[in-house]
Amino acid sequence: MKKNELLITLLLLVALLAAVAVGMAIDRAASSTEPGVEPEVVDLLITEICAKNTDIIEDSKGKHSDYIELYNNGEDCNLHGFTLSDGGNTSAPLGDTPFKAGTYLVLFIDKDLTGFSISSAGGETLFLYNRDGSVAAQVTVSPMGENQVMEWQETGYAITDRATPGYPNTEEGYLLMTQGLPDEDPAVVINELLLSNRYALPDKSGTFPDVIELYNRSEEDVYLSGYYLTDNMENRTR
Ligand SMILES: [Ca+2]
Ligand SMILES: [Ca+2]
Repeated sequence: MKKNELLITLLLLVALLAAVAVGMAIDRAASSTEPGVEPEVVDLLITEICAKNTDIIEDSKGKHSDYIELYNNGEDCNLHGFTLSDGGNTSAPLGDTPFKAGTYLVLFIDKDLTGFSISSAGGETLFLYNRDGSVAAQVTVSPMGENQVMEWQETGYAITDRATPGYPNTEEGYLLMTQGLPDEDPAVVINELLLSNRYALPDKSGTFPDVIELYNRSEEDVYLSGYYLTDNMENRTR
């Protein structure tokens, strides 16, 4: 190898290493959900509290525990080391809990783990403490009934029967939670709409209803039991 070629090769190698280093730095800056990596500002809001959950949602052990829902109004963060408290008892520090900006997180208040549960009689103040002991979020709980929640509604809290743990406190959020996300890649598609059916296909009684054709674009049989057809997302079985 000539001297010039060696120099160019070395320069290319240095440039490559520099690019890798920059890439790693960018990667690290982007993933502030790693435990211990603190964003500039932790901006969390307690958006929903359930003090008497018997039928809304189960925790990972299948228990209907009380819960609080948080919304991350700030940057990506990780609640590792944060604690929950009712003012008297304080939970053990949370483990690795990545929390992306603009998302909701449900924290179950299992008395065996936190040392306290939320009283449905209301009156107590719940705190979420940052790693340094400062208050990251707090809320004073109002009385609520079984499977009711206290939810944040833009200007203040209200008691409702419409629990939406992990979802926005809106009608859309409630529909998403109770009925699931629309399938992004469904096997069955509406292939043809025949809205003015006069001559093509009579039904059994000899009249000509509107027709839609369904097409199964998957390789497998699809059973349509449990499917429904609607023009009203609020009343889908209509
Ligand atoms: Ca309770
Ligand atoms: Ca909610």
